[in-house]
Amino acid sequence: MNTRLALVPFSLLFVLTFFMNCAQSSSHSRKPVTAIQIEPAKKSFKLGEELKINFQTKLKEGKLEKIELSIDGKVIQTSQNLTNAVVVKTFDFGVGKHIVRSSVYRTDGISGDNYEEFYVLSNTKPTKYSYQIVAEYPHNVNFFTQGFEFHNNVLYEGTGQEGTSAIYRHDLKTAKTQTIYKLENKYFAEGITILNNKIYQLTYKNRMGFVYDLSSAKLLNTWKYNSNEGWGLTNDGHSLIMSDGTEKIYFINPETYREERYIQVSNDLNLVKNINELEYIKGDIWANIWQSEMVVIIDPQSGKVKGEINLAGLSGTILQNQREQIDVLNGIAWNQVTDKIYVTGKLWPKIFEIKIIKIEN
Ligand SMILES: [Ca+2]
Repeated sequence: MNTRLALVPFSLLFVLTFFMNCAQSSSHSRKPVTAIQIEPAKKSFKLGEELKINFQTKLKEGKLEKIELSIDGKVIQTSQNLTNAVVVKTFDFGVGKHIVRSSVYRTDGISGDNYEEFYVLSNTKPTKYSYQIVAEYPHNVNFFTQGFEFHNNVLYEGTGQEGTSAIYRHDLKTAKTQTIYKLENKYFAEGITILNNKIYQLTYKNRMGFVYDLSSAKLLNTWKYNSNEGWGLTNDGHSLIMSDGTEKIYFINPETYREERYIQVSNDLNLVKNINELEYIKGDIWANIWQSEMVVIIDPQSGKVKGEINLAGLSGTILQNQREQIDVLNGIAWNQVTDKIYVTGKLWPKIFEIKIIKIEN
């Protein structure tokens, strides 16, 4: 092989790439930039702490029109100085991840954005709970549980995966299950909730929810939501309350399907991600944490975790007598009529009625 010939195209390519990079970076470097520095220099703050954000803008060329400083998309200060500072009271923003942005506009239309983020964590330690099994009921081992809810003393279950997505009605006493609705095989259904005589159901990746008439089981409507994925669903009597696998929980108007607000879930150490199946119980939101045996009790206003229920060992009681593969804990249902709490999991052979027990520290 002639090495000299082989090297020529390579060197040409190198020179070309070099000039292209230079051209790109020179157009890029004309943009104004802002160094954003948080004081004290850390990422996470406890709710109630104050922080100062310093902004130092370099214009490089051109004339400054204005600088807009925003947090979570909301402008908090507009300035015509290159040096700016903002004091943030974390109570004003609440727990969760917050995005700081500096947008610098020049009079010639060139602008530049820079970003920084900070986290606000809960200022209270969650109360810890363990559990006791009160009763056990059979559960179909083919049910990939995604939604679990009582309505008028009747237990409803929504199941997932393509081909097996459906809604069922359980009779715990007789262990009989009735199919209410079977979805087309192409859909992977997720959480369900019942509100105003309608069943609402999410899908995993279709960014679409289904609405059925509770009495006739007829499909009434579909709606689109903003989240990339649909996970858990419950309601507080007014709003649909939805999780999407992140630390966020959304409150959705059941008539207009408008997302009215969201909370971010945080305990005193971390944001809590993988929020899965939900249950609204006496003013709190209970949530499974995906791939864990933990259920958290969340304040629906602030997103703060008030309690942590460790259900460790529950799936173990099944595995002792069971050879088949089971999946994760998923499904919390509270019977309002009897004030009893039931949990199950994907492909679990049992539904457990449990009682939670406060652990004294
Ligand atoms: Ca539920």
